[in-house]
Amino acid sequence: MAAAAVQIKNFAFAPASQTVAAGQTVTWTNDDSTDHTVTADDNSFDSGRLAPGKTFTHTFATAGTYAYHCAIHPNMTGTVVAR
Ligand SMILES: [Cu+2]
Repeated sequence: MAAAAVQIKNFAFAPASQTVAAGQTVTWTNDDSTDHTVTADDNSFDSGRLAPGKTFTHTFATAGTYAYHCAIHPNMTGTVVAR
């Protein structure tokens, strides 16, 4: 199963909606010039502050739709759909 990736750049998550298979791991990479976080709306995962160049991984063991945001910039939102 291929790894799924989300890039953080220009104060946005790309792709904003990432679909994976249940059990798959997603890696976020902060390619921006400032800190961001990857924080689940239900707090089921949280990267903490991610400095530029850092990565965060989370495995989505259970199918579902997982909304997340950046705790520093709440207008930054994304979704992972695991199925
Ligand atoms: Cu941010």
